[in-house]
Amino acid sequence: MRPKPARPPTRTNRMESPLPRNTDAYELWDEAYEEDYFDAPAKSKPKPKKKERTIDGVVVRARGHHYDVATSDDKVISCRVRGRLLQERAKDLTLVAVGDRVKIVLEGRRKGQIDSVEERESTLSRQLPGTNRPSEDVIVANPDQVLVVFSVQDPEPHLRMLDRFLVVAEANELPAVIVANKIDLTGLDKAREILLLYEGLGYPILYVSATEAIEFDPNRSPANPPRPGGLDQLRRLLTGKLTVVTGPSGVGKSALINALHPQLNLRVGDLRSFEGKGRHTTRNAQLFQLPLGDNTFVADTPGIRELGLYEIDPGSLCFFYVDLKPFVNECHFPNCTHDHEPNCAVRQAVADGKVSPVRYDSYVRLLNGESFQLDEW
Ligand SMILES: Nc1nc2c(ncn2[C@@H]2O[C@H](COP(=O)(O)OP(=O)(O)O)[C@@H](O)[C@H]2O)c(=O)[nH]1
Ligand SMILES: [Mg+2]
Ligand SMILES: [Zn+2]
Repeated sequence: MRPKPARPPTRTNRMESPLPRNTDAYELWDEAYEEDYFDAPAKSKPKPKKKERTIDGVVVRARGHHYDVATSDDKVISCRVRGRLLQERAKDLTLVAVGDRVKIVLEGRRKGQIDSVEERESTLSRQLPGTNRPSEDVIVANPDQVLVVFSVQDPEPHLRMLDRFLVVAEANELPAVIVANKIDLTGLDKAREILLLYEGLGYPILYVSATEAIEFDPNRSPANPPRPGGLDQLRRLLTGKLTVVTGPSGVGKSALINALHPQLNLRVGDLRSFEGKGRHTTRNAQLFQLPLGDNTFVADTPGIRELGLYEIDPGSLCFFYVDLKPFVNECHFPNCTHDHEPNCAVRQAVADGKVSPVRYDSYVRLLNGESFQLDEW
């Protein structure tokens, strides 16, 4: 315990600032928080009742035992978890995760205690939904969808890596949207050629350029050329939702988010060049709020890139390839891995041209433990 300072609390302007909009703002704000945290409470006014101090919020960042909670009036309150809640749910490893909707009791203007956590509607976790092991590690609570961003050039798209992200989305029962970025480098036709297979799988695909602010949605407007002057469809897709944005390094994730909300000012470029310059190297998931109506958040989730397939039961993997799934239950052996077994309906479907051999090959490689180096945002 640190001794309480004798002087009254000093409140800096920074503490009154609204929700930090970018990582730098968070760093600044954290310092302010540390000051405030150890200050003595103001004694002059009587403390309002607990009920009056209880407000709703969304956890936007977790740092050890401190959680930043965004409130509807655009503030960020730094919170600890109430002791009783910790005891009640001691077995639950992820008591509070980024994305959780919480009730907090204010203990000052900028700090509070998390009093309760709403039941999660969905999770992005390191464990398959439905198995209910107490060790579930929740990376993001309440995500609505996963945006898998790839570039059509520079870096070249790695489609088996795309499959892997899609598997993660499917395993977590989250809708996935593919964003093919940098179409300014290839033109639309070449870009669509690359992703033709995926148009056929039923995943929505947006073809975009973050730098030129153009986009094209083949599912909505097959006859139209890319529309300059905005990323309206992407904007619409994100509005009112919590979206996990993921994809390999260098594909333009930060550039895209900045294009939607320039004030966020996320670092664009090779993140590795920023490492060792005062940045935290281990980062947890973090939510950024976009000014697109209430409750529009994008999640930067380093954790998704560490998701190894060892967490996915090999027997279930085929269910997460949406094109293989329809054939899985028709195999001769109930525990068929669709790799080598005779009378395999999946392999038959490939032979019959009902399933792309490329996707089947991707499945077999993932089944056999192919891994990739996945860098940070
Ligand atoms: N030509 C082109 N370059 C882009 C586009 N989007 C991003 N970039 C560039 O790609 C590099 C990586 O972008 P960044 O947003 O940092 O990628 P991230 O690692 O996925 O966040 C930067 O040099 C960007 O300027 C785009 O649509 N077209
Ligand atoms: Mg980035
Ligand atoms: Zn089979």
